[in-house]
Amino acid sequence: MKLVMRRASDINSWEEIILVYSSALKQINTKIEVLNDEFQHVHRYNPIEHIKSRVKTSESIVKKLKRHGLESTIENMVKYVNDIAGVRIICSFSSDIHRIADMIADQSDIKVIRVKDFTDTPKPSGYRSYHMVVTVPVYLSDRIVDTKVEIQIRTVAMDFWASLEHKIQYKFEGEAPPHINEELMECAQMVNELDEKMLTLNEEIMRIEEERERDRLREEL
Ligand code: 0O2
Repeated sequence: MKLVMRRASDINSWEEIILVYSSALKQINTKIEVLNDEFQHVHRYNPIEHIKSRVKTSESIVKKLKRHGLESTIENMVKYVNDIAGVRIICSFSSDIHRIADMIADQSDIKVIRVKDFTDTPKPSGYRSYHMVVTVPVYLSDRIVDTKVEIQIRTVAMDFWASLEHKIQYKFEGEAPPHINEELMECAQMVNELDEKMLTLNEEIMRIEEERERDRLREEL
């Protein structure tokens, strides 16, 4: 049977939507795990600490469409909600972020359709992260559906800040008192300093390790 290429906007039932987006997540997760294993094999180091993924709940999708002044239709969901399928990749060091993003973008069947890089220039809230929206082909029995997945990549420290800030904003329904926002901003700066220090420390450790390895090889000769 010949597989026909279809757009996700051709999907017309909620069950089908969930099936397609869940399959896209499975595919992306497997790709990321393979890349991480290969990286570990070649460089003897794991850039990824952990991966979280989820399909957005129907309530959150409807809320997002409402926020954008859009009607809750399947067509609008597929067209305007980029994060129905979402993956969050947590890494140790800020230098891993672009390395991971490049490895994903280099996959021949993945198409990068949007990148938002808040790693050097944070959002006004202090939020730092790297976001990419990609499409991945989902192979069904009779067709292939190019499906959008939002990938967020950030360090453990950035993720710690983002989770706490998200909880606080949720508690105050986005209207946190000014002094709380100021303190969050201060924490964001501290998190950034911590990331920079950890990166420098790691580079120094790697330099010492390489030096020791060189000395060991010299002694063996
Ligand atoms: P939720 O509940 O986390 O899913 P888009 O997704 O493209 O339609 P936008 O705002 O243009 O919407 O995308 P952007 O700026 O790339 O942000 C997308 C997601 O990043 C958000 O999803 C959050 O998960 C996260 N994010 C963005 N800004 C902040 C921030 O200031 N603090 C925290 N903690 N997270 C942030 P949702 O759908 O808004 O929310």
